[in-house]
Amino acid sequence: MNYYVLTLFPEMIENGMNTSIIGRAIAGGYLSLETVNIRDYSLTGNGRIDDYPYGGGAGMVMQAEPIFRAYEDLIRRIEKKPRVVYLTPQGRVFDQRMAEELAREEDLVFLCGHYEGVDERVLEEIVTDHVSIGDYVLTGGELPAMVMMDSISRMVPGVLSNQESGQYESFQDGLLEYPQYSRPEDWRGKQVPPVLLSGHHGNVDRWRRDQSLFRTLKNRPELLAHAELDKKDRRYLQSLLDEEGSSGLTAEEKKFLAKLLAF
Ligand code: 6GU
Repeated sequence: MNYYVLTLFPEMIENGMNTSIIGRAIAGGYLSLETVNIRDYSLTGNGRIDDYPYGGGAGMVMQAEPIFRAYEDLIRRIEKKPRVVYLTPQGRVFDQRMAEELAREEDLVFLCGHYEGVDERVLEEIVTDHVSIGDYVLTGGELPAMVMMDSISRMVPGVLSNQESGQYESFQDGLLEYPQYSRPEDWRGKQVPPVLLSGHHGNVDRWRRDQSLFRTLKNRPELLAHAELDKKDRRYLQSLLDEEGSSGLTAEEKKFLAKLLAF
């Protein structure tokens, strides 16, 4: 996977991406990263790339031409026309499925905006995908671009070691991850759940599955509604409903569960 990032803050992207697992994958040649400083393509050569918004209003708008020149220079150099992702809270919300889809591309360009926005005309001209990373406001597209590249990179062959391989992590099967424990067995009086020390793999697997179901019900019930539940999953969830008081579920969670199990 080759990433190209059009940004006003290339050092932010380079610093973030050349660290940890993604940094190792770049060093190992499984990923490549090229940042392009939009400021280098300023119209007048004075480094100015923004101006006041037509129609008035707060803040500044990034001008079309420097971005377009940065983009054109890039595609001329690489002799390819990859998909161009524009990071914006107005975009489609990024999720695991989108990460998997984008991971199949050979090249991706990310356009990071700043200030109050980017002149719409250059977006119409070069952007193929408008993407948001969630319903909150950020100061620029750099962190969202790095979030996307991190998540996409995990799916690129060779990026994760076998140890790190993400097949069983959160969302992979539509449920949240179960809790993990390591040494010591007793940490400040808190014990590791005994089933994990039992050596009974069947019981461990069942306990972990139940924990995943419980967490998903508590924190992301809408995921549970779409997850594939087998007989044993349903039996566990039913046991939560049947328990008197001690299940740790609110009345609302019980109501949701009762509806789910009725199907
Ligand atoms: Cl993709 N960009 C910005 N600037 N803010 C965001 C976002 C993206 N996603 C959520 N908030």
